[in-house]
Amino acid sequence: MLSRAALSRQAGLRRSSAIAQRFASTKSLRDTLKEAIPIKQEQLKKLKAEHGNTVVGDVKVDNIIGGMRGLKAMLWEASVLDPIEGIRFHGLSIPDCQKVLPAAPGGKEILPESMLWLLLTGQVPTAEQTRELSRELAEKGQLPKFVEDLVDSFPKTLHPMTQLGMGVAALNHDSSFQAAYEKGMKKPEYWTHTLEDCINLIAQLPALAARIYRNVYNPGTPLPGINKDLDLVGNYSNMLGYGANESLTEYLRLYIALHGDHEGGNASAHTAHLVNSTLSDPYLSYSAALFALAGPLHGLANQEVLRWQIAMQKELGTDITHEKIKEYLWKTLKSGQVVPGYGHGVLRNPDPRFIALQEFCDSRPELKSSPIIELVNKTFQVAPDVLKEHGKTKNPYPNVDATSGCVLYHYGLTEFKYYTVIFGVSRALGALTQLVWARALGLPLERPKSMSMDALEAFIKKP
Ligand code: CMX
Repeated sequence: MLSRAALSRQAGLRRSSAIAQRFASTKSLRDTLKEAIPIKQEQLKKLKAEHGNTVVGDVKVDNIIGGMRGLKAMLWEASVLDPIEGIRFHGLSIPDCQKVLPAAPGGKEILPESMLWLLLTGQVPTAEQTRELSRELAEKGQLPKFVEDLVDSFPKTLHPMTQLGMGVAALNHDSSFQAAYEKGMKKPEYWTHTLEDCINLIAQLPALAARIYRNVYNPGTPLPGINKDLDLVGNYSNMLGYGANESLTEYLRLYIALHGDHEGGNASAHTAHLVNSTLSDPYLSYSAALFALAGPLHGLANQEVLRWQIAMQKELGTDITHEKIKEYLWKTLKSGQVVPGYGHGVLRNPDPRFIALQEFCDSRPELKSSPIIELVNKTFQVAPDVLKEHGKTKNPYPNVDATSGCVLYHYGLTEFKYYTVIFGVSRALGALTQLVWARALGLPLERPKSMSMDALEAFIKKP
């Protein structure tokens, strides 16, 4: 296995020379997009006309019964996931993005707004364009009163992800797409109303997510208002009550930017894409995506990792050796559970998002010496070999969730049932921006063909 440093070097070497050409002009987000859309529409038209019948792969019975793994069956412009190298956003690897995407003033980590711009337009925004987008999001971030009342009426015991999904669905009350559709909007206008809904929803997510946090964990405490001079995460962190913790705020920026998109086939992004293909508005589409994210094999894994690492810490005491961790891993596996934070549907190497978060930890003395982060590191040194010996998972390496929640925990955000909500704030960047493209490109209703076992057997027997 390659070391983290070697993996980073390898990613650096692969850096595309296209980066320098990717800086956006001084145009607004909407003008940049207006320029990009006809080019992509033309590309799609040409692909359809010239290669509509080109075969890109076989469909095997294994694909049909195996959760469609590996089937190339979906158009997604924002990112492509290579099993070995990991994710590239419009061709840019994570180290590339860390190099070129603007950070907050005085900060170092990627601003999620700049990732949003990249995912939406395929171009790297300038610091000025990013600031303008931050301002627009802050201006649109307030929740309608009825949604605040709705969320305040939920029992504290309702899982924060359920609350988030319900809150997002209710925001469709003000959907621009739905209102325009009722008035007979034409197809070429779909993307503009989708864009308005997507920007509004991304803007409102921090206030919604922070309100849920306040209600569940700090009921009765006042919620700060949105500060128009702060970026999206600056406001989110502030509303969560962690605004004074600049390290946590910087971590949240990195975490939210990196979790923003991971190709289109993952359960949350795919759900948003599927639901929106019925012309359900972006709020309903993303609400559905959040309920996919809430599953323990997907977004809930960061909560599960922390629960598991803390249980390990409790059981193994203070002097935790590699040997003891190995025994604990086997105990988990022999009890029939998965090792949370390890394995992936596509990746076959350590997740570069995991590596980026580990590098963040290495750059901060307080994290380097944190017992929970030390345990994550020690587990990483042992778990791949144990999982290889166990012999089931196709990828014995850590995914991003192996460390993501543990950093939050160290900085005092210890309510791990809430962690997937932060993931939900983040995944909106990719899932929602690609709805804009799906409508701009006029992609049709998604409708794969299913088969029964009898129908499959009959097909196989056919001469
Ligand atoms: N520990 C133990 N067994 C594992 C495992 C793990 N971490 N990862 C996979 N396996 C097992 C699978 O359960 C499966 O077993 P069965 O044949 O008995 O069903 C077998 O190995 C083959 O699985 P796979 O093809 O390698 O992996 P999948 O594509 O089916 O699943 C994933 C991928 C992520 C769901 C799985 O690796 C897993 O459950 N990991 C732990 C949960 C986790 O960390 N999820 C977060 C993923 C990142 C994200 O979506 O955000």
